[in-house]
Amino acid sequence: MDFHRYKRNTLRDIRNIAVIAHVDHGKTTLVDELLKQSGTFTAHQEVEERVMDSNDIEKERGITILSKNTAVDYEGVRINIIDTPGHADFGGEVERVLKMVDCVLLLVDAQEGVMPQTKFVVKKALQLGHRPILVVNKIDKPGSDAERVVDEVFDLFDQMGADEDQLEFPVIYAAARDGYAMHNLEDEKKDLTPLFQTILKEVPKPKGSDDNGLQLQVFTLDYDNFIGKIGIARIFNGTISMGETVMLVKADGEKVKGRVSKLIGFKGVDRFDIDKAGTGDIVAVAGFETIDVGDSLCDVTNPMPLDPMHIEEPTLSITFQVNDSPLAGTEGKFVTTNKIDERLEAEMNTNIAMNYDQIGEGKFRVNGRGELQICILAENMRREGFEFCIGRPEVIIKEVDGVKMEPFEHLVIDTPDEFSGTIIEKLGKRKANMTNMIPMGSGYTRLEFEIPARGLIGVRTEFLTDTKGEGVMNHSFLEFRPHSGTVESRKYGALVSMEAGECVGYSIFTLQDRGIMYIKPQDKVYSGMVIGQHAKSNDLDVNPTKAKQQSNVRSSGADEAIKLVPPRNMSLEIALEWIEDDELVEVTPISIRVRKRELDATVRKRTAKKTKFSK
Ligand SMILES: Nc1nc2c(ncn2[C@@H]2O[C@H](COP(=O)(O)OP(=O)(O)OP(=O)(O)O)[C@@H](O)[C@H]2O)c(=O)[nH]1
Ligand SMILES: [Mg+2]
Repeated sequence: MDFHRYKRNTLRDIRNIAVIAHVDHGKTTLVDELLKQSGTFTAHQEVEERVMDSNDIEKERGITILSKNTAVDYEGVRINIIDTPGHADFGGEVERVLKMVDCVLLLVDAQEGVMPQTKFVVKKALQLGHRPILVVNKIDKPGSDAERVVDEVFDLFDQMGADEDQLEFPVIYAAARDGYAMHNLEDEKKDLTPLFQTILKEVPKPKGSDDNGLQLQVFTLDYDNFIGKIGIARIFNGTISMGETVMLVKADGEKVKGRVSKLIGFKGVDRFDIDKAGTGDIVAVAGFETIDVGDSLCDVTNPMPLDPMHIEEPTLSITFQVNDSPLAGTEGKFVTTNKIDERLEAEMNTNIAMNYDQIGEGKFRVNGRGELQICILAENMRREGFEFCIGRPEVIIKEVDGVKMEPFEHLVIDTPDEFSGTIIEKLGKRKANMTNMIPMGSGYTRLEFEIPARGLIGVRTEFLTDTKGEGVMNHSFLEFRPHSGTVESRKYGALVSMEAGECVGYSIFTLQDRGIMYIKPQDKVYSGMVIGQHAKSNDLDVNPTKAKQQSNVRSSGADEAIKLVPPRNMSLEIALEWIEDDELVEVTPISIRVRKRELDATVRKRTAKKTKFSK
């Protein structure tokens, strides 16, 4: 990190906003433009597109995972902006950020309109008393219908119990990517001035006062090899100075005195040392080894901590366990229970929407909001050199007054009309209840469902095939409801290797008619490893390592004749979607393999028989 020396954050007229929306509605792009048009970058500074998406996985996938803050100065006012993720799995990030700001920019795509995560973020924002500024974004899209979207948002606010004041939300029309915003659709498409003006006018100034005792709350964490753990926080009252001794109050009430060893301010993409910050500022603080999200820093003499944060509880869990496959330890650096435990603990320190517990020797249950959230953790771990196995995602069932409850999701699907029938039928088998069906024009239909989260596991790949890649599905947590009985799962069996060794082109060639292959020649396999999807519903033991028998009669040119179908590329997500309870995904820095939990074919057959009869 590059710390430029600055004396102090000089601007004292502050506005704090968060940008919230459904995934891909253009939050990070808008923040780029706000940075550019406030003159935050110097003339020759080279800045990447979507500069706030700073970590590798965010860049690769083009999505925001962690919320991040920045600041711009506009007409003498410091505007602190927090960019949040739109994917439902990272909803916990949004929840905790909402408390740190005095207003939100609610972005809604002018064509897509209100989507599941729009509902989620609106609900949370209204509950906290925010009066959002609606930014109808992407009005440049040919299919955009800004007026319809404003109506949809109004209805949504109304349904969610917005008060009179909240229902009179200000509206801005924008094309973030093209860098303009307007008060009215017929205005000139020039720049973001109308949005900046609206922010200055509508966002309440921070409450509290520099004269009160210090009250600051941490909403996200950072780590630096030289200065250690850093809490990024909003100051709600008082001031904080470099070198000052303050009281750290943990969420459980524990109090620890400590000295501020570093105070950091933000502007644009820069961070720099500051000596002092006051009420309304967003700063980073170092010097507290045990600092966590939700903790407060307070005045030593009269510590008044802020309310700990409430975050919606996890809905899904995935088991992480030590890799015990025959290839264990050959590709990764960190493989032991202790290492995995340490890494998971470190993760949960910074991510309050997730937690984990040890459930057996070398086995941990990681609880989170969704498959993607947990996948990103696994993906980060493999890049750091970890090796481990993960099991099939399971939803978290809880008991309320003796009733088994499970998470339900709100699901929205946009599909070409001709596939609606298939989708409705398939989701019906997964206990989905259709609540709405709207023709969207240009041959598309929008289908809305309420579905147990369980029914959604493993749906995506099949959905993409069914809609020839043209369908879009989005879902977001609704609530816990009574358990809805068995849902349908995978239709196909697995092709399981019965030998260990290297795969041979010839044997793959002879097997490929039986299903879809996950392996290619020279890949290492072991007995019990899944090498493909069987075209039928049962599992089949096969040998992918067998070379062609040498025969006396030379069949001319026969070897050249073998043509291998390219294998299905198993990404972590595809593998995780695919597996059943009796299977695991083996994750290493180099490979993603699918395997049977029980590698021994005889044991497997015996247990399979038993479970069949007990069902
Ligand atoms: N046509 C059009 N596309 C836009 C506009 N604004 C953003 N986009 C595009 O929409 C896509 C998503 O933009 P992002 O800024 O990453 O969206 P986001 O809301 O930050 O996404 P998440 O953080 O993952 O939820 C990108 O391909 C942008 O180029 C716009 O005004 N018009
Ligand atoms: Mg983003």
